[in-house]
Amino acid sequence: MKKQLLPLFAATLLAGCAQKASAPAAATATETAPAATAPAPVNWREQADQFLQAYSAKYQQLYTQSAEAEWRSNTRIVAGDTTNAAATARANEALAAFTGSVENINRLRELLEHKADLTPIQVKQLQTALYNAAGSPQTVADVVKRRIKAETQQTETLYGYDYKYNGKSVTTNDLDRVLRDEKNPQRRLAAWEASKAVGPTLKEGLLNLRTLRNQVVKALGYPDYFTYQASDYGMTREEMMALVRKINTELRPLYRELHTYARYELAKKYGQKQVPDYLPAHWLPNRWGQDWSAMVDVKGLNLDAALQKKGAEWQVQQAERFYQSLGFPALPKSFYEKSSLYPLPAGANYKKNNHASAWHMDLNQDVRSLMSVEPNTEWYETTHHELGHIYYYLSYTNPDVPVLLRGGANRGYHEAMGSLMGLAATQKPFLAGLGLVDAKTQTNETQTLLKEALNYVVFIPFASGVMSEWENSFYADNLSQDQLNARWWELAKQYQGIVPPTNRGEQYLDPATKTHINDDPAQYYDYALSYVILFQLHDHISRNILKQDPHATNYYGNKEVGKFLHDIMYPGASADWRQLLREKTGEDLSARAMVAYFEPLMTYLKQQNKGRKYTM
Ligand code: X8Z
Ligand code: ZN
Repeated sequence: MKKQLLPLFAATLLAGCAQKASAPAAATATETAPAATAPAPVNWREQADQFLQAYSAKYQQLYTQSAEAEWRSNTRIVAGDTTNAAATARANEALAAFTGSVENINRLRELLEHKADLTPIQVKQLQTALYNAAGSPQTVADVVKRRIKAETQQTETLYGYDYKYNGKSVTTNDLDRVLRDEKNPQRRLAAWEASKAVGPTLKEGLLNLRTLRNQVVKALGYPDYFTYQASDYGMTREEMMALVRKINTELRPLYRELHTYARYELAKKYGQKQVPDYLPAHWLPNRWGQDWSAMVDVKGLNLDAALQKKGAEWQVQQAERFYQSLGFPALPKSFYEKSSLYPLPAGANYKKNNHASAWHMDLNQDVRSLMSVEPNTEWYETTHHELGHIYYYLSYTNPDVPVLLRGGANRGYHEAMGSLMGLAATQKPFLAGLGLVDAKTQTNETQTLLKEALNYVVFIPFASGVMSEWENSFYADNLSQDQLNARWWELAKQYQGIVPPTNRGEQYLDPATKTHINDDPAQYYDYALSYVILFQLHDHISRNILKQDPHATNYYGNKEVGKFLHDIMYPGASADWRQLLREKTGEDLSARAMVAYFEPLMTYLKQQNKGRKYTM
């Protein structure tokens, strides 16, 4: 889950207030009342204002109640206890009944018919409300209700799952550690398989959710759920797929080199004489092969060792300090009081969602994060990522941004801000300034860039390829239910060059082991776009603000950088995302900056791969 985590589905409208607002001001007859006085024209701006005011107040109230219930459902999962699930279903139904009410839909359409008379910000709010309505239209109230129930159940099944490794209950953090550090291929295989065991338990729920999600959005005219999600960017499904395919193609030459390099290096590492044509999934230091950066240890820049000494709490506080150094405020006290930042104590009699997320509980100052932070590089970056969402929330919570537009310029921007800070927080000059590494120690720049590529570049074929293509097939092309796993591995081979270590038939459901497939559906391309955007922003910041090499920056303490980021976040969704990017970076959305950043690595990789067999 991510950012606004609030169930999109949780979009609402309110019957009562809509009725009030929709009664047009009576055209009053004047005292003299001559026979044929034309009725006073309707003041649509005023009408829209009245409607939006009442709507927003109710929306915020119901949204907050839904968020509170969801928070409990995600932080306290007790096997067999349905209290939280029931409360969450109730709160989400109330929100849905409002956002999707027929009165609200009709009124929104009526007001939007008079678009020309309204202000742009009114139009944006009305469109957002209508988009939200399509997530829960009460014309199909029963389907919406069933969807809400199925969503809550799926989350509980996923996060209530008891992972077993060597016969013992383990957390996903434990399994991730094995995949990062373990050299023995058999033990790696066992951990990888353990991480996939949750898949089959999610199959029935996911198939049910596909039907329900598609049915819900059809009611307001969207052909399928994938199309609905893409429309949030003002794009069709085809345009979105064309965009992510283009991004993937642009990074493909580099990925091909990384793939070849990894096959040979990992074969060596695991003592295999035969170099496989495709990477066995359990060889990679990540459950889905979406981040291979743990493969490389840059001498003098070993963050893991430094972080271990500092501890998990320090990481969160340090991330906050970084944002503060740029001019952002301290986090509200309630952030620390109400968030759930660390793993549960051993022996706890309940579980929590183990995937990091950031929450805007009341669309105001109650911001929280749900994480299981441990002192290591991955969580260090994730902490910066989540605080990016949090500072985005706090930035657009201002009098100029109405409640309905308290969202990212698009969803990709929301993902980009914190990931950008995560990248900045791992560059050597920054780490040296912090005292985490010794500035005088020579470090290898090529190895540093390689490590970064194994994170950012390797992610692209997973996000824009495997995840996006699979969900596109699943929702829009109604992928046959006896092809779910086959399609997943077909895409993994095609885009990532990864194959399963053993035969993974349809009794498994490996895509469902990825959080987002269950609870952030049909929007994983957000992350691919966010990486592209983050490199565009980073390129601009390094060259034009800091006048530093993009590979070796130190943002710390630079208020101009802070202002640049704040200005992007301040207007939230009231900004036009294309215009914003052009204004801030001088260019359209493009992988140019990302490709340029990693360009110096090409020569090195080609040299390393000389005489090696390429298979992609
Ligand atoms: O889900 C996340 C964040 C929460 S929005 C931790 N990310 C993606 C993932 O883990 O798959 C960050 C990058 C990719
Ligand atoms: Zn995120």
